[in-house]
Amino acid sequence: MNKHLTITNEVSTALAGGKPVVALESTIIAHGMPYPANFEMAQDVEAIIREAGAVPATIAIIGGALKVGLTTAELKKFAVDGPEIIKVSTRDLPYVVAQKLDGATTVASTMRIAAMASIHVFATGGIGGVHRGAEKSFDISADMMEFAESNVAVVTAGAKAILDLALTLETLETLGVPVVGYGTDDFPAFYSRQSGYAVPMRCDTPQDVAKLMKAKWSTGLKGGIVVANPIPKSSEIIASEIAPVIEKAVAEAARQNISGKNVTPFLLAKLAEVTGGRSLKANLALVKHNVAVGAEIAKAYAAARNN
Ligand code: PSU
Ligand code: MN
Repeated sequence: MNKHLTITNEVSTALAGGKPVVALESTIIAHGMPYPANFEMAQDVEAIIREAGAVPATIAIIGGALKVGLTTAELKKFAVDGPEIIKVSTRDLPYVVAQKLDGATTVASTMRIAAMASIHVFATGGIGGVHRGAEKSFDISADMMEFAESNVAVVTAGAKAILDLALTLETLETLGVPVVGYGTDDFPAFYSRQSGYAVPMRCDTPQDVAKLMKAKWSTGLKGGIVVANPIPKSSEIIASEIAPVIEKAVAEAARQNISGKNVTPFLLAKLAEVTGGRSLKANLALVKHNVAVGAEIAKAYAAARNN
């Protein structure tokens, strides 16, 4: 095992016994939502996974250690300190380890740490992708590259339309990443169930996803799988309603010369601010839905692996 990993007893016992484990990220806590909604969310998603009969493993960096499984006090620290905590993508990981700092892990770094710990299912809200105007800015989230690297299936409500969804899907194709519509033929756009872009493949059951995971990795193919799970209909904000808000947020980011790793948190905060409580409510609903599906996929994958 990697010497930088610190795995809680609950998670390591589950892994040793071939029990289902679902990884969770910490950037969504520290940078994705305001306090105290982020703290409630972090606890709720763990409870949902436990109720389903799987084990949650929230991932973060604490004092330079790659932590797999957090205590409630640790979850609370990430929720309260929020944006003061360094947002750690794969690029930032060695610095934060070397300096023994705390860090909130993105989809990319969470995937890497989950894979180190042999956790193959991870549930989150939205993934990073190719930003609008990337042909000039080159702003392509390291999440994309990580999908080519780490053997982890990520349950996500698709990607926010702050990104260029067509270029994001093209990039995932280039990187050899299966994008599975979970019960849908259309790539979901986070707040909205549909983006208008077709997914290249579809699975309707956790068993189907587990079979795909097994097939990908047992053939020797490397890297992740995007499991695109639409937001529940009752919480959806339709695309035509959210589109003008996104346009304004993207324009504001350009005006303020926001760049690098600040772009995504800036856009997320702007959307939350402009839509008021509504986008936060939608965000909470889709995250909970994703972790519930993630737990079922983890159970199906554990069953498929054990026979
Ligand atoms: N998209 C969301 N919510 C989030 C993120 C993205 O809808 O919380 C977070 C995730 O942690 C993701 C990161 O991995 O932002 C991507 O940041 P960047 O674009 O800087 O790579
Ligand atoms: Mn970026």
